[in-house]
Amino acid sequence: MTQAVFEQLYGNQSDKQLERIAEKVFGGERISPEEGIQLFEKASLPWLGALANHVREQKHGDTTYFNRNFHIEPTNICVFSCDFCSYSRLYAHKEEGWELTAEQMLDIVKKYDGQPVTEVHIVGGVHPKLTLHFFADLLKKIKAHRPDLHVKGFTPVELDYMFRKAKMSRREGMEFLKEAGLQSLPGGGAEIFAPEIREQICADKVDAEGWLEIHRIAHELGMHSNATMLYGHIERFHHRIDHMERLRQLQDQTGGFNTFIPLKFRNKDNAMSHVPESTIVEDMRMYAIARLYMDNFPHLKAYWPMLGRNNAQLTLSFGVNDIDGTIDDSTKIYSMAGSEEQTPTMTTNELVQLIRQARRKPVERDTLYNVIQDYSEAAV
Ligand code: V47
Ligand code: SF4
Repeated sequence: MTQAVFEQLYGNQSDKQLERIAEKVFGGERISPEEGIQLFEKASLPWLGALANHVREQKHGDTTYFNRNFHIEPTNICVFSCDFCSYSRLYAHKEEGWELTAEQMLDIVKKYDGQPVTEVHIVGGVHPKLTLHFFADLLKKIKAHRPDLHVKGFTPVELDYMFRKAKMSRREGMEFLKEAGLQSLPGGGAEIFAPEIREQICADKVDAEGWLEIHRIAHELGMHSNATMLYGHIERFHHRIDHMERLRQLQDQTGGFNTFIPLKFRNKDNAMSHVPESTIVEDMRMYAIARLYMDNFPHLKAYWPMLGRNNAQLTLSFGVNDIDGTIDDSTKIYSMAGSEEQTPTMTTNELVQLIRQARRKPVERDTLYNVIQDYSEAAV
């Protein structure tokens, strides 16, 4: 779409600030934090959708990526107690939680022997007895069993705790885990960076500076990573922009982020159940603004186990070009927080159909976005 067509279709907002933002987007210019806030405050859903879709199609055309992956959640026992978390159990109540041995986790990996999965995503609670050395051994065992499986694992929340317990610096700890087989970091644990919000929802875990430093080190060691933002609870629009701005700045310096993943707050069975969930309109506006603001992030992901399949399809018209993977019912984080997806699993066929129904082109990727198979023509 050209700027002239966009203006004809959507340009009667009679708002000079929004007009200037549209001009910048069409001219490939970066929008400022103040303009980001104006988008949240004033821009309509169709206006945002059209603009974000323009950016998405310029970057990726109709291509929509997915991968074949599974999760391992080593434990839901956690020394922290984030108010939004429906999943963790304190160590004092450890009999209510789960804790897998290294053998049990290796058995999960072995279940996929002979299957064309490309990634294992390892993330869980922060268990006081599961140490850096325990996880390094686990990584070595996984890589020895299946060298081709890309291991994306551990958030800075888990990493910071294990490094401190092992009395290693963040850099030493990251080097140690990389040597053991860790290849990428997932995006979790970021929540909202602003301290006044962090203090209220997850006071005791790694702060924004720690989260960003660990990702910076990962990038400096040649690893890639993702970034998330937990939105739609007690934060305000300027907190979301501050969060995205910090990520955008780090990305300018390192270029190590692959994907930004806005995570919608779900309110079942947690200490924030009184906080209403965002509407689907606000969710789509969030995705579109993320696509416009995060101009140096190549990919924008909607995580379907959290949003549900229909809403994930809708995001593909609001800037999103990735819908994560087959998952195979291997994560409990969202089913326990009230997602419609109680047993998240999709076959490759179902994922391909879901993308096709949204009139996009399904492409299977690996963790680093190398194309594995283009399904636009293939019969599945
Ligand atoms: O950091 C926890 C979030 C995250 C709730 O990198 C909640 O590819 C909503 O980061 N409502 C962990 N969100 C999951 C995560 C992730 C997921 C998928 C892919 C990738 C990736 C990363 O889950 C936590 C937290 O922000 N979370 N509880 C809740 N009630
Ligand atoms: Fe623990 Fe993570 Fe849940 Fe916080 S979100 S309580 S760190 S498992």
